[in-house]
Amino acid sequence: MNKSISVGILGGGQLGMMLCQASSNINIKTHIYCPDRDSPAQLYSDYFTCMDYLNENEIIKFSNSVDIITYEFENIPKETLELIDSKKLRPGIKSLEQTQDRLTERRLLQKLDIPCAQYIELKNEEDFKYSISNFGESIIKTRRFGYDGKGQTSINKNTNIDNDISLLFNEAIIEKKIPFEFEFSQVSCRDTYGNISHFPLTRNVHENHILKHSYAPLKLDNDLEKYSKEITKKILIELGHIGVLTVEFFKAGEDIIVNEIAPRVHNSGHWTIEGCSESQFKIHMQAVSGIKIKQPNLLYECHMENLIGSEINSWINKQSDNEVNVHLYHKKEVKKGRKMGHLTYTKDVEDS
Ligand code: AIR
Repeated sequence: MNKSISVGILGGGQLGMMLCQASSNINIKTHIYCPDRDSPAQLYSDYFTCMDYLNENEIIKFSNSVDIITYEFENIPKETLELIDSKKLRPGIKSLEQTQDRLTERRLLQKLDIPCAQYIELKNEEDFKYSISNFGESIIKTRRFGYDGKGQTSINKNTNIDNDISLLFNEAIIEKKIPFEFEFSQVSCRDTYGNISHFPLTRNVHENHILKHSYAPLKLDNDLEKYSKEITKKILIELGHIGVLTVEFFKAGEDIIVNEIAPRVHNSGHWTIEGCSESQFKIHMQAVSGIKIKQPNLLYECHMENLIGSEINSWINKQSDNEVNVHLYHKKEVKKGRKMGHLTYTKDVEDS
């Protein structure tokens, strides 16, 4: 039998947990590194280091102990990745750097001629005034450390600048609110041989800025579907990305525009565990390990529902059955707005 590859994962949340679950079936050993003692991922990983991301000695020790390092969260400090031999890091530092800051992410999209919402960098009061008079309804989004709706504030022409807003000078962008029909995402993966696999499109429904439901596959006009795959491919290639990358889109009128890029497996791809021949977690681990990836085939139509905050209480002792697949994240602390688990409902693919 081939010697198994060991992959270190920075971050230990539910995404890390599902990466570990997928790895155990494909002979890949996992080592989770994160500062959270109650990390869900450590329950399924082969090794666990509970340390701060900025502990230089421990990061170097961790890096020396594995063949490859990947990450499951874009809020890992860039300084941590700089301590790791770039040949071991997949995806590379460029993917994280360009997408963990909304301003550099927007500039990347502009450089690649990919449509996104109008925005302005929030540097001072003038920028704030400009946005409310030119954009109308807008959203202030912190440049870094925002996820699951954290770091976002809606504003309009009646909003007065206050201390909370001025504290965000040079730390945020203001974006014109897009009156979109719906949101959808493209989860794709690139391997070390340059192969790119695309999952079917997924339609996403948010509640209170947090993903609540995903429906797949989304049937979109053929040209738009092709275009969203082309955009994703362009980004993967520009970043030299290895592993899964997700692009979130808005469908607005006849157009599609990019909302966000995540350089990782994504909540809107959880349904692929049951719904596709290859899951997003499996092909991410294969791609970063240097294994050729396959094109995933659709097995079932899926509806994924996130269990948020106290919604988990009704599912804590439930198990998967013919009706529903139950995924619990084993997080000790139930917090409002925290993703605690998810459910996937499958149904046979309808002929179209
Ligand atoms: N995550 C990463 N980006 C967005 C999300 N939701 C996942 C990762 C991360 C975990 O959420 O798996 O480790 C953090 O969740 P929490 O509830 O501890 O904030």
